[in-house]
Amino acid sequence: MMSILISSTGFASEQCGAAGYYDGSLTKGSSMLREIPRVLRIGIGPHPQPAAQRASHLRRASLLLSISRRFTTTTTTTMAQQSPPQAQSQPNIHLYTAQTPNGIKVSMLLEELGLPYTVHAIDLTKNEQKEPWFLDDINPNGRIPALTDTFTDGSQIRLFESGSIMQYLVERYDVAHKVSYPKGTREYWEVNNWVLADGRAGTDAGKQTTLPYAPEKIQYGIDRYQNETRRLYRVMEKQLAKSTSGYLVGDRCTVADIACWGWVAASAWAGIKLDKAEFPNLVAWVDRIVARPGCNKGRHVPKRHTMLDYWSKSEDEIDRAAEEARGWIQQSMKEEARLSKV
Ligand SMILES: N[C@@H](CCC(=O)N[C@@H](CS)C(=O)NCC(=O)O)C(=O)O
Repeated sequence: MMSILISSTGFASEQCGAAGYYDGSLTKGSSMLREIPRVLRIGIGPHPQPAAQRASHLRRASLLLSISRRFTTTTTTTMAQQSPPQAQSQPNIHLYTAQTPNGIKVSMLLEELGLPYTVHAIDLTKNEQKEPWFLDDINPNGRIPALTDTFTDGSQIRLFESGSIMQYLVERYDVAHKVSYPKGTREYWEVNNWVLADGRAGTDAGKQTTLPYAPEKIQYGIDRYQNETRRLYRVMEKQLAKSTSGYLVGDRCTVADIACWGWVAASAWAGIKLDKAEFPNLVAWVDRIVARPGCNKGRHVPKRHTMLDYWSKSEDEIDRAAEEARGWIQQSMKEEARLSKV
């Protein structure tokens, strides 16, 4: 696994092949490393074992603490008087992720918020998300994305489930409500609806996006999830048609848009061609999100996002790209079945 510290001005991407987001090239980080400006190439290397990892987290935390102490002594009390208490502590965010629709939700949000974070690229092809260090210290559910941070009490906090991570990040760090609304407002709850609806999109579109990996085509499964995913796209199309801002909720891009975007971007991979005539607002929204520098940068973490490339590819080409990943996905499913019996 590779760890990369990304600042709000950093950029990490990998010019990988056309294989889907589960392809095996996560481990081939050389071109990715070349693209990171030299000054930002801090903390790149194999993932440390838990003890070493804790030591390295501690070193980073104490470095940040000493910087923050220097900072706070020279800025007098103005910040303390103006900011809510939680916003005063410095972020020490470690994101455990892979190039998937769930993974990029978090990096897109982090980039939108301009927060510094260290990326730990988890190699799903090697089942790193099921290794003991990951299950014990990062996410007991063995999935990406997951995130750790230094909590307001000074000790480490771990977050998993993309919705929970996003909620944590906006509530703690989006004090200016750049991509959220104040708690208790009508828009706050409406955003919540869409973030949770993404749970539904994630379940159905998610199953749909894994269908290209299936060793055999079962028509019932394809119809079931393709129809449901198409229906979800229609729900979003209708919502966007009513919107005056071009975003799902209110007058700005919010975590609602960020949560849902990856599932729509993966539509072609899932076998659904989003036709401009049928989904004019949804297609325009996909481009609108890409046009945002933060979202666009975040979608390429930990390597290049390739899902939009499939919008112009044939079914055969998509099938060939999926073929590369079929073997290890079958292997990973067997491993999951084995673990569920232990
Ligand atoms: N509901 C979870 C889903 C997480 C999830 O399924 N992640 C996938 C990648 S998108 C994963 O880690 N797959 C590897 C595995 O299942 O072992 C979330 O929103 O974070």
